[in-house]
Amino acid sequence: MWTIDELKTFLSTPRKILITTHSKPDGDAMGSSLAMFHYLIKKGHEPVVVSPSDYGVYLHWLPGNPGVLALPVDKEKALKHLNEAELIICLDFNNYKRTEYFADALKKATAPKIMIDHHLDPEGFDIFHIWNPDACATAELIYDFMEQMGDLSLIDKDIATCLYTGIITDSGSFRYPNVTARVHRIVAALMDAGLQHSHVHDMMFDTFTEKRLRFFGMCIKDKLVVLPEYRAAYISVTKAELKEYEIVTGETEGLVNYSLMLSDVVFAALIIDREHLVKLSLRSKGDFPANEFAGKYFEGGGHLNAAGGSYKGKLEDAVALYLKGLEEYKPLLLAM
Ligand SMILES: [Mn+2]
Repeated sequence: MWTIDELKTFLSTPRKILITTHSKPDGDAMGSSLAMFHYLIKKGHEPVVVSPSDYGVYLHWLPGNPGVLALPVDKEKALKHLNEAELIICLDFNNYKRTEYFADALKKATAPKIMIDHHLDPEGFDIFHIWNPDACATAELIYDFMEQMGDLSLIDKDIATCLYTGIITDSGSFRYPNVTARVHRIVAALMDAGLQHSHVHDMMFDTFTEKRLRFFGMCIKDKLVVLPEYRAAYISVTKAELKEYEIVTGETEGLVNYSLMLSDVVFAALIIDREHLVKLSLRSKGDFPANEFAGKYFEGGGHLNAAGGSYKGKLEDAVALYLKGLEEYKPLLLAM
């Protein structure tokens, strides 16, 4: 393992650096990656950001986005950069599996790897890491990294914008229990660096298409199933519904949270029939472990209050498995 001083020495000469994150990156994954990208440019390096998949249009406004290479379209370019990289920085994931179609190449790559992340159970592929499952977002840890590097003064408007995007994404705009006084202090520092926070909220949350908003309305009116006996709820979405409302990558983001607005619901799922798999988003209130539930039934994981998983099979069978899980967790759900 490297110490921070060894890393500083390594970064004291210009390096070719590949930054990557998990498949289907969210605001924390892309915000963290692009913050690191802008930081490394300021340090005189040659960074490139590789996304293992496409990602929501709602993130395309982020500063630095036009240079991002996304698989599968940019696979050849990405592999060339991977071969030439002297350092690989892995952000917002700690397990190769989370990079899906980039995983094999990433595993084989010989350059040393840094991991900065806040998910449980790291696989341990890194030579240096900043890992803290209590952090509200990886973006918070990128700030820690810049602090350890002695480079907080390098934070400019672009870096601040990217870090703020990560923090609001994973903290539910500062409402989840993982937000600390320190997170607010970091945001104060980002505002000092030129952050226009209202602009970030507008770009992240108020850029729906009419179809997308009507899709949310349809899901809440017609698809929401409330299960008071379990203090739970779920919404399941078919392929036909996604097609009818022209819902593309990233456009179901945020839908799962509406079920938790019900006062007596402590656990909610969004279950979507995707191209190859049924995908689940799970959200909870209080101490109910959404990540444990995701791991037990849906080969997934994540955080205590926000987790995800998948199911190989039919949508209705995924729903049945969710209901079976609720039955098994009934005592805990009722104790919440
Ligand atoms: Mn994250």
